[in-house]
Amino acid sequence: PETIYLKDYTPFGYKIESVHLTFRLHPTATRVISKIAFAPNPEATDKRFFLHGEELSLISARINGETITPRPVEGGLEADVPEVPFVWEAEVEISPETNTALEGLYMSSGMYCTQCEAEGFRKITYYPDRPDVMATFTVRIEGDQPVMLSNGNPLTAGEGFVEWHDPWPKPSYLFALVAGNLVNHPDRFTTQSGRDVELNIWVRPGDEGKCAFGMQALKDAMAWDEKTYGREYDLDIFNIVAVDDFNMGAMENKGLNVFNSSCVLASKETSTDANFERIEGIIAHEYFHNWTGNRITCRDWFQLCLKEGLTVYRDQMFSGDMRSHAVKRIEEVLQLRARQFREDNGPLAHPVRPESFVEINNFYTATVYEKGAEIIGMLRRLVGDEAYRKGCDLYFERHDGQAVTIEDWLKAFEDVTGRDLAQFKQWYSQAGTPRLKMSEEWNDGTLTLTFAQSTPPTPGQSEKKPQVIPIAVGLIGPNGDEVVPTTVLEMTEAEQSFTFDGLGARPVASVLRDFSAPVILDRAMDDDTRAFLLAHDTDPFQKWEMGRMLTKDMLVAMIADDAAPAETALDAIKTVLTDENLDPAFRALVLGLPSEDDLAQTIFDAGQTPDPAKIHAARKSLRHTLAIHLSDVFPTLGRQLETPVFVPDADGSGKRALRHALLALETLLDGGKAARALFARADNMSDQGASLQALLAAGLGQDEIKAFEKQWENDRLVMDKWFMMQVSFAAPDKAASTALALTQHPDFTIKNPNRFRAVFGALAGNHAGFHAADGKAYQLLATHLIQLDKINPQTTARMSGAFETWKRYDADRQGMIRTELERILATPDLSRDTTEMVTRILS
Ligand code: HT7
Ligand code: ZN
Repeated sequence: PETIYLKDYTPFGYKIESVHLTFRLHPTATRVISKIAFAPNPEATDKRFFLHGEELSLISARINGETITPRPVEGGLEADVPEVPFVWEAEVEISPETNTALEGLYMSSGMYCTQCEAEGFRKITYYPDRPDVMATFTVRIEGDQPVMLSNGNPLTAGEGFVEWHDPWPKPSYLFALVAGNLVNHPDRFTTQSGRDVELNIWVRPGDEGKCAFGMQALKDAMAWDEKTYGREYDLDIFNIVAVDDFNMGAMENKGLNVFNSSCVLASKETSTDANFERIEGIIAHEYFHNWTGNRITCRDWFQLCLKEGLTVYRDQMFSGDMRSHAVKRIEEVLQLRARQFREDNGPLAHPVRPESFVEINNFYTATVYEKGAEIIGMLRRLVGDEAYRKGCDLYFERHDGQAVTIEDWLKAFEDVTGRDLAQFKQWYSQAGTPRLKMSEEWNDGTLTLTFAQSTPPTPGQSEKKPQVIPIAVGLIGPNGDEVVPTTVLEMTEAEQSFTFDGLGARPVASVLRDFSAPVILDRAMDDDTRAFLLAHDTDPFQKWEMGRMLTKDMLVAMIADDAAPAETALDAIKTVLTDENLDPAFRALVLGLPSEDDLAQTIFDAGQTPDPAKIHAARKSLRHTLAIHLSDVFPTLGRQLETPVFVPDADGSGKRALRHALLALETLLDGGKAARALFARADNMSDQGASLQALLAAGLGQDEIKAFEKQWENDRLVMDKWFMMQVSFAAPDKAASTALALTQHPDFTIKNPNRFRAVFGALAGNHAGFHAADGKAYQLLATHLIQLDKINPQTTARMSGAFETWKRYDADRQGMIRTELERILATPDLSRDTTEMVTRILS
């Protein structure tokens, strides 16, 4: 397959003045008639008229009304065109029903829907399917579906047809069409300038009762973007549609967001607190794209982080404002370390702005999204809040209606602040997680902190340069009071020292507050100092981080030499846990132990080979010890944390998070009594799911699993949880057989990405089960990936990432994984997506 390079970018030879599309809907023979007004692009030198097109049957093509015969070429067609403006017309036929890849126009539960990002529009009609070609679209949909939607505002409707017009120029990846038997949850929003906007969430009949939360999240997001960024909505209508078969979470098509139903439908009976929080965040994320992605888009797909990193940063800030910044930040870091650090430290490491790709779908990664968001956070830290807002305003004003680059984004901040951001820009081009080694010196009232930065080599990048690292530091005096509040040190050299003088007594430094940069901090610190910061740090992230380091070190020692858990650490955790002045959600996070995958990486980084079985056993043993150590506080704490009325807000979900964490420990001691009682009386999915998980994690719960299935067999989203929980909590020697048995269940289908992920995402996430010494889980996953590749290459490629950490493990496991990866690669007609991923993982 061909590799595309950022350095080869050239503009398209033609601009588009307008696009008219007519769809005659039919499950296997939809006709798409296009009429596109092109004009030569004076900024382009390459005048080749090439239109992308894949899996299309061309019926006819015309230029200025004259029938022509275009030349078929790899990936599309070419034609000879006039050197003046002209009109291209084409009619093609496509088959939505047989489109199982879920890209282009496809059918899901009898509904027509589209997914065009990144390069799906070329499966709908011939078009310059690249983000820098922006145009206004008018769309006519002909069919007998009760509801037929497209982007923009409704124009006209009549018997068997509707027309939509989108006045805002957009690239083809933001095109959308939905048609089906849908019902809406309606509402309205008045923008700050007084524009009245009709809002709808469209769902399958029966799901109407699960829209209210999403609608409130949408209105909150609309108001937040006005208040925080001065950005207002710009059409008369905003539609959201829930679709069952969807490759990712949601899609920000202009005025017509399409959502994986799991990311929008919510009710207290069927959704957990985590689901509510995620839905709120994703609805906001897609809405925020209206400005960061749609009004201003990417020049080419290498600039993906321009819209994704920035929009993730915006949704993180929104969620922090809606809930708790402290808790959100810890959750973000947990996620970043689990997904992005893992990626950055393995064969799939790539820069936030990659320099080449084979299949762009493979670059919708944690690095582009989450590290991309961290870069925005660092930029804001460095320039300050006021300049950040001014830079954003300038960016919006300067580039509205354009397709731009990271350089354009950074230039707005350079112009506003007068700073040179050339070195900062390396965060976009240099892959890998920087290591920051810190040492300290105390001398007569002066504390000197010395940092040395280095980044290990990553694929294709052996040499690394020093980066700009904002290091937020505060100092805590020996009596526990903060003596120096948070100060941002700006590190630019490979090694650099910073001094704090005029100090009375030697303080303890709290370093990398709020996780001010996506780096790995290496700092020698004893357990007493950690316990001191855990008790006294004013920065919630660092406070949590100290607890995390205590438990991690304890676990690493238990794994290495069967050491007993350290009393200092257990007591420090208990003190935080019972501190009523602290937010229960925060206390729940302190109680959470590092994951087995995290421990495996830590052991590997320390130069040893992780043993998944030992890691699992040590973690299990620590959970048991913790349960005993905390058993005396279960009854009182449990009572304090009751939430008689279920409200999915920060307060309620925080209390439940802590109560559920305690319940999971209690279940290890009481034979499941408390968890069974909660399961029996639960009136919401948070309680029901948590009690069932507590039972399963303790090796119990088989009756409850049956009862759960009986209760929810007709609810596909809850059944995804049922599939997932059984594999996630299976004992290591049962994970593969449990997953295999579930694939035989009548409700298992490989065609639905949510269901496939429920079983196989859970298998890959069950660390000890996935890496069980018999290699059965590796084989099972590979076999199913080979099957899925024929149906849905995008999801197959994404899920092959389960193998990305293979080089951490012993020779036997590496050998077994290599065999499976080579078996996948040897599959005839393997997709470009999966070929690229597996090749990179093997390299
Ligand atoms: N911009 C979207 C990314 C996306 C996607 C969504 C659904 C299906 C396939 C997709 N490929 C790329 C979603 C987002 O980040 O907001
Ligand atoms: Zn996005």
